[in-house]
Amino acid sequence: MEKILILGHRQPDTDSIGSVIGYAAFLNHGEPGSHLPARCGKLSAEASFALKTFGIEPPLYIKSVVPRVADLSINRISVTRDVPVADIAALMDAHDIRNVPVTDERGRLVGMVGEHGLARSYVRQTRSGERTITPLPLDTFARIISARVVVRASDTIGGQICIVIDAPDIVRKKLVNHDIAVVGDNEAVQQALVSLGMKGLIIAGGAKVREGVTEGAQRMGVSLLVTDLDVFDIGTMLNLSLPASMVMETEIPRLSLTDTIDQAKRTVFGSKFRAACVVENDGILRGIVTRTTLLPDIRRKVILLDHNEVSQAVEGIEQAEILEIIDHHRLGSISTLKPVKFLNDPVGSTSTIITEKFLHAGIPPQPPVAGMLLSGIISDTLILKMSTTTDHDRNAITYLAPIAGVDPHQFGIQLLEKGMNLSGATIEDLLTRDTKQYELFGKQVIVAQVMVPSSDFAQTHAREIRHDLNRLRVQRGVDLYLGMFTSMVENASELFAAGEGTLLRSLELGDQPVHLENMMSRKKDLVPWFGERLRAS
Ligand SMILES: [Mn+2]
Repeated sequence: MEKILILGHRQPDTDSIGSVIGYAAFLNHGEPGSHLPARCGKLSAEASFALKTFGIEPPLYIKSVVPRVADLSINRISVTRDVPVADIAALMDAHDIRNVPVTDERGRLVGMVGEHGLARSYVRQTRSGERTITPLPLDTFARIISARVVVRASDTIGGQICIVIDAPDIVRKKLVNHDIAVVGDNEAVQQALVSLGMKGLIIAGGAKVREGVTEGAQRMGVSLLVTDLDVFDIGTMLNLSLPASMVMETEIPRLSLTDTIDQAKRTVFGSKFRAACVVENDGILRGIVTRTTLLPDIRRKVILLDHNEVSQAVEGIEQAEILEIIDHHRLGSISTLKPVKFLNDPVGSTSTIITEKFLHAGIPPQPPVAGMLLSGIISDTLILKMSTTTDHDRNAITYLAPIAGVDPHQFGIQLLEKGMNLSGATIEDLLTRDTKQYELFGKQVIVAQVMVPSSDFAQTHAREIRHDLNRLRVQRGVDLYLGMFTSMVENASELFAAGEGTLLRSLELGDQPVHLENMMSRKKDLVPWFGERLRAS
């Protein structure tokens, strides 16, 4: 069964990680294994600390939800090199397919037999003067010409074959170099052929086999087969005894499981087979993709948490099927093809909303899950100190802390210290770690928020911060790149901004950093305040 991905945004903070783990656990409670918590960015030090503390594996990393070959239901029919053409033709009939991949004994792709290849095998055979059968199991051979094995001299049969219409004495002179003979209802000729000690004798036209011939065949080691087919039909069917390796083509269009559906379409429709084989680096065949395989509209099913803007969502979101969105941010830019469940509640964290789902359902989360939800709330509300904090967040923490078995304040301080993670990081790291991009009054604005213990940090590193902000703004091609250094302890932020000089002056941001009291939340405090300035400038 295809699992539904639960994904946070591209810079997975602790709320994104905690809420996807929490919601997957909640939904899997009803349908075990149906939902997969995932992330589409690098784990923060803070989220890693929370995962380690509560002993939970990080959510699966998903680079993109663009549909790939791996998402297709791939046909796995194939044959090995020695399988005769007759069986391949039967396989094509039974499964209504036009191409059959050919592998070696280890399952590695070596070629493909298509309808064209089959047709050519007839032509090639009819043109050649001498007819030869590649050695193949006697039973397979018998099946191809609808024969009954009367004498089994050997388990395989092969070699030069001829159809005998001459008299017995001519036969003895002519056929010394042949291995297999096809003959009609002529006992004298049959006896002559047996006495030559051929490998095989095929009696055509449903002729009766006399005891003398059977005994002779046993004595001389001649495999004896009897069929109702006439000589002409046998000739036709013999062409179908060729093994796959002799009629297959070896220039095969290939695909990898990680190729996108668009790439697969180009390869399949651009090939003369109208098909391509899926092969990985080990050469092992995974299956075949045909036009029919590509007919259904394949979309990954996703649930988005903690964001509702395309720019923050996983790569390829336009090609996915969004089933549900749960968020606590302002409404953004995602539009969907179908109606979706959408829950947006302006509480302190998405983890709070997920906790309420457990509460309302009367299903307590497992302690590690409770720990991750708790971490999400603590991280987004800075231990309930952010202006975004509501009673919902406070209640959620009261509910979760005893289940998780930690003191929310003590654990919260540890968690947030890890989150600040200032030592060992460059200023550029800090300015790219937690960014959000907005379009405000026609300007593209990136806001980086850095949590710091006190405003000292911003003052001490002001030169470097301004330098890196300018570089990042050019790199990202935006109008403004803001750096917001927020101290929870001082309940204030220091703001830096990079942009065109005239724009900065009209925004009264020439003198930096700008000290902003009570400016704690990027979303609730800074963006409305800054938007107002932009509008007025
Ligand atoms: Mn959040």
